[in-house]
Amino acid sequence: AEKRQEVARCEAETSVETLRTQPDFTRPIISARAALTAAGSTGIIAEFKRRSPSKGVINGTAEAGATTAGYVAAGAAVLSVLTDEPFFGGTPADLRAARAACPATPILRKDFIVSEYQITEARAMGADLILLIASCLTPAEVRQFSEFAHGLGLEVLLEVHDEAELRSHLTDSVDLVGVNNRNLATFATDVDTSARLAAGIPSHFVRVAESGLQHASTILALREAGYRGFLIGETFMKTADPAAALAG
Ligand code: IGP
Repeated sequence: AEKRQEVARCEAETSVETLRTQPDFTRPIISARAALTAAGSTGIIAEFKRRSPSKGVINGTAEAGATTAGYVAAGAAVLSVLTDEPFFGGTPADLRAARAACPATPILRKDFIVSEYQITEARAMGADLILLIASCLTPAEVRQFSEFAHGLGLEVLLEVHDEAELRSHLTDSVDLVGVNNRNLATFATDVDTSARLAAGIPSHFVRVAESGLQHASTILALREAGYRGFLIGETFMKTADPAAALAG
């Protein structure tokens, strides 16, 4: 409900017609699907995240453009940039800075999408894919928003946390399926969640493991289980030099 009010404010400020005239709106999309499944891809989706509801401030000084450029130099295949302000301290300006700094890398707009307006905004900001969170949406909304995103050329990552959400919300209209290891009710992370759900995700979707990833050994095991994308925020962002944390 809060998100819907925020979206209404943005829409009153910048109309869909205005978004559609912004330069990045017609920029060719860079496929995250292709980047993650390419031979030799690291599969790393490196996230720019200033703070979170569970951890408070994670990094108070990092700059989005420099950090994401560093991530790419260190081997990130895809970038994820939080644009949610109330919970994560992110802004659309962060994504625009990442876009300008990293013209050849797919960027995920990380936010709570509840309307088509935000998808148009994502395209205008320079994102290549959007996140749809099963626990925030009905199955019909997932289909509707995926089709709308595809109409703008964007790819779609559907996030689930358990078998029930996978059963109710998985549809062929999404491109990638992410399993969030973080329980949004308790904020506890358990990487076994990704391992457990892997077999329930048909292989034509690119599987993405999200949250709580800290060790190369976990990523290797999840790759064996069929994952091709590994979304990592805190492990990098909690250090003074997030890109150096990825490189190391
Ligand atoms: C990254 P971590 O534990 O590496 O910082 O997690 C990412 O998975 C997490 O930020 C996330 C998220 C979300 C944030 C996953 N799904 C939905 C906001 C909204």
